[in-house]
Amino acid sequence: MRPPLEQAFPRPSVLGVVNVTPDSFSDGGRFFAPEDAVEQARRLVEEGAALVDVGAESTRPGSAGVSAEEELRRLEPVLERLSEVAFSVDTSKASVARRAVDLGAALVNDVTALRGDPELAGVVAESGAYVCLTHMLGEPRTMQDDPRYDDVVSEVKAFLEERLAFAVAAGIAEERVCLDPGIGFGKTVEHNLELLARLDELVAIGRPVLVGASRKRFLGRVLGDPEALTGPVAASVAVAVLAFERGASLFRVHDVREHVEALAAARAVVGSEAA
Ligand code: HH2
Repeated sequence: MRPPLEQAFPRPSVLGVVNVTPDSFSDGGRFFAPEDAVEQARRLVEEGAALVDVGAESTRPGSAGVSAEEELRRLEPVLERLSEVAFSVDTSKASVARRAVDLGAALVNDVTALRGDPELAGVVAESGAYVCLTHMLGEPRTMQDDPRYDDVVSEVKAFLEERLAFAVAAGIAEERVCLDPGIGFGKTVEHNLELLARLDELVAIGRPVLVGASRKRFLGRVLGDPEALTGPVAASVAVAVLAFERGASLFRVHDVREHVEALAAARAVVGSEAA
């Protein structure tokens, strides 16, 4: 039996991203060969990642998705070689998640929050894996087409509470779940900033919150490039530190060493305040 998620991944824990895809927005194609992906995963753990998040389907704005067969064809040769590395699988498909947990995945990172495949909740419940439930408005293909909210934070909060209740009703222990506001998943720059500024309201739900802001385009846009498709590392680190201060527990990032160092310093400062 795995311990509660907050014990396995105490604040702050960093998830290092390994995309086994030809087209991810930040590192597409770089780790498409299995041996390159495995090497990258090991490097990220050495740099201090608590987990590596391995994904074979791009969820960048506008992307169309791949079949379960193709996802497995990309993932299996990587996951089979990760026996000494703690990893999560970034997938929305039950058949892919089932194979990944058989190969040792500790966490299923499903950006559809168990809405994409009716069988995924059962796979997670049965396996005892952890799960991350993410808010997304629409689907990757269309999510950035004019997203609108009355109050983005209360709508995302209500959504995450509803998906948490759904997961628990499906037999997934609450202590295995973490929640994610889904930065960039159907949000304008202003929506992302407001979610980060008011992250404490999502932390108040009572489950660990994961933030994935690393290198996302809103950071490039904040810096003044309205056409930016990625954001810089330093801006990603700044956002992670502020999210940590507001209570975030987990950070899905590409630049592990920089985030681990910054978050260790942030934790020392916050800890000294409490002392
Ligand atoms: N963002 C991406 C992918 N998976 N999972 C969670 N829980 N939260 C996120 O914010 C998140 C995620 C997008 O980033 P990346 O994997 O680098 O690129 P791509 O979308 O092309 O896979």
